[in-house]
Amino acid sequence: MKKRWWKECVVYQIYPRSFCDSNGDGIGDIRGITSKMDYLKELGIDVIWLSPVYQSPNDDNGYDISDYQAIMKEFGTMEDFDEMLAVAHERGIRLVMDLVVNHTSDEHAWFAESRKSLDNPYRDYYIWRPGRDGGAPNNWGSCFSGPAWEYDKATDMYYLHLFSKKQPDLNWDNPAVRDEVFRMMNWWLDKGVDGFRMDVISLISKKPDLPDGVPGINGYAGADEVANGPHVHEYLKEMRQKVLNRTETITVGECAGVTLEEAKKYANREETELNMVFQFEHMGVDSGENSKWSDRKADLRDLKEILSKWQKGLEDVAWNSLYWENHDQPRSVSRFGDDGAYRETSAKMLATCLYMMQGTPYIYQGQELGMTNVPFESIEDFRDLESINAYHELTEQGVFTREEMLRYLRYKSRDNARTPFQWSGEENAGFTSGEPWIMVNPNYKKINAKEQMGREDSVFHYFRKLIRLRKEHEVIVYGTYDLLLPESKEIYAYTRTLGEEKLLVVCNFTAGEVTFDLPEEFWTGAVLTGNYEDAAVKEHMALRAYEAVVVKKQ
Ligand code: TEU
Ligand code: CA
Repeated sequence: MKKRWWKECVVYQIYPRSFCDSNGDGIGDIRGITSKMDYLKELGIDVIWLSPVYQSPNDDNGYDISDYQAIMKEFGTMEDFDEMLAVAHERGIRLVMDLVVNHTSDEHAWFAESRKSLDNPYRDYYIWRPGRDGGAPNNWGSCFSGPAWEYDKATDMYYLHLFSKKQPDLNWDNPAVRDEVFRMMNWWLDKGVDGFRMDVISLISKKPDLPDGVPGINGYAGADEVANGPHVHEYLKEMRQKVLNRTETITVGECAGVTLEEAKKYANREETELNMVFQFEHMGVDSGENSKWSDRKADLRDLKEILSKWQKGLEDVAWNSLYWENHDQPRSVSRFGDDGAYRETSAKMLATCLYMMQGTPYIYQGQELGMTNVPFESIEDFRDLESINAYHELTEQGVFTREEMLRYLRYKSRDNARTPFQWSGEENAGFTSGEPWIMVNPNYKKINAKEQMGREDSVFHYFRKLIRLRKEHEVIVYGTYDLLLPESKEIYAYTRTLGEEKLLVVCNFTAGEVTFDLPEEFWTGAVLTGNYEDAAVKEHMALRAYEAVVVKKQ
């Protein structure tokens, strides 16, 4: 196993709009991030993944970029960015940019040119097709509801957008597009950034004939149809050669639709493409029959099967990322734990279960506090176009009633992760002195960073300890993973082995007490960490509600 710094680091994702507002306009900004750099240092993270801060009309909160080399006005200036980067580097914290190049904003200069005429030099920067039978060129749908094609009158053609109609897909088959992207990436590396998280990078290469697809999870063909396309690995190898090989970058591909076999190519150990990928299988474990919109609870056996498949499947051939949450997912303590009586205990258990595995851990802002899903009251409380569009489309089509859809949105909407970070019990959770752009979770007086930093047994301090353990025990980073009790619906147990070193991780995913027979080789072991102060090693362990214990073989 090749040792690499990006295998040993811990990454913290910041969604800038909701992290910290420094100028009272109710919107988080770059100076706000800079003002909290000591908090991040205290937590012990090594890398910040910064969601997009580029100029954008904010149709998809910055994932629709109109200028890749300018800072969104609401977030501040390029000088603010340079200062934040310097302050991070002074503390030994690296910074990874969010590279969104499957598509641009429709307000990008390239698209403004491209739509002007058939012979415009920028025409082939995007994917244009004539209509078919008076409608769209094929049956693909957008991830944000509706068709994946928008008719443009000026040239009597349609353009492709897998996401919103304000996010036209770039044509990666055009070498001029690739050269523009690589030039821009090098510009950011020249500024000193340390790598990239690559937005839906698995979708950039489409089959040339754009064939109809079989309607997928959103009831439309589309993302599943285009994932892992014919030239995607060729383009990423080119990116590696022309950009990524020049410095010690960290790169993670967000790979919608990625399979284990494809991940072995994207994140191969020869390092000819990316360092690691975000796969989505464990995020689909509680989907409904034809979409994510459901309030079905995951079956632990499915979660264990998926995570174990990825642990064993990439072992020695590629590298995993480890995440429960991000700005697109609901809060994990509400989704996989208990956000009521056992909120802190289950938040610690979930962190132990995941971050003791092999892979680079990703912590999403607020996860280290056990922040929960949000009691949104009505559709007016939501800001995310994915949620709002789905609500209107699926209720108007009669797929769900309004009450059903609101229930599903409260459980799965991306806005659950996008309400303001809860800094303190002061007004607006200390996030802003103005009117926040989205509601603050009403539980901020109980759940906030200030209260937890002052309490040794808080979720915050538990995360700090887990991060520190990863630095002290190589077996946590490089040890092999072996699942125990695959059939148990209550217990997630596995071992990590590196030479003579061996750990046992055992987690109770229920509020009930469950017994666990400790394998004999651990009977003389010692508790490395756990979410109950008085955890002890016994041959027959009675695991309490959401108890997690890590035992080190002696
Ligand atoms: O997300 C891509 C993606 O797969 C999302 O559609 C996600 O799976 C879905 O929202 C879960 O319900 C990336 C970004 O992370 C997301 O914020 C952007 O909206 C999207 O791409 C378009 O840039
Ligand atoms: Ca602001």
